[in-house]
Amino acid sequence: MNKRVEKVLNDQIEKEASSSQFYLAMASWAEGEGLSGTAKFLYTHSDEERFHMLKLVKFVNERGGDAIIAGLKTPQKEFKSLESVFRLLLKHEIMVTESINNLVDVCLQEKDYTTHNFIQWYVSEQLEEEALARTILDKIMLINGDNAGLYMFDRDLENATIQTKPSSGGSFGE
Ligand code: OFO
Repeated sequence: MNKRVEKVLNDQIEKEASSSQFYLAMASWAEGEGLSGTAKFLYTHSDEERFHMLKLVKFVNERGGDAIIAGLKTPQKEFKSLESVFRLLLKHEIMVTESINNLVDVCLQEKDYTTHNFIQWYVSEQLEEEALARTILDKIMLINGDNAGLYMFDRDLENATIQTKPSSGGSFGE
């Protein structure tokens, strides 16, 4: 496997693992706040990020590279509010999208069209995840701290159809 491509894939493995940990910390915080729907949503999101990581690990190894399983930093465990959780989540997803775009660039520069093809799944996934985070943030802004609204928002997240598609990875839908 091309060494430069292998390096950016391994960087991405670490980012997906960090995403999983970050959302796990958010889920745990939400659970502690009594926001059970939000917690359920974030626990599932954390699982999806782990799946994204595993998919990369397997791809690197199957192509003759060495997947690196890095140690991770402890994510923050306290959050100011529900709004700040989803603002951080969106910011994080935007950072991951930039990283995926960089991966695409490196594949093209190195003429690694197989990895380029593989990574397209992540390109679409990022589009969905950013859109979802923006939709959720818009809803939180509409609620504007109203307790009844917050209750309904949390219940909606609890009842949201959050599907994991085993064949293609995963996605969230309402
Ligand atoms: Fe792995 O999709 Fe979000 O970060």
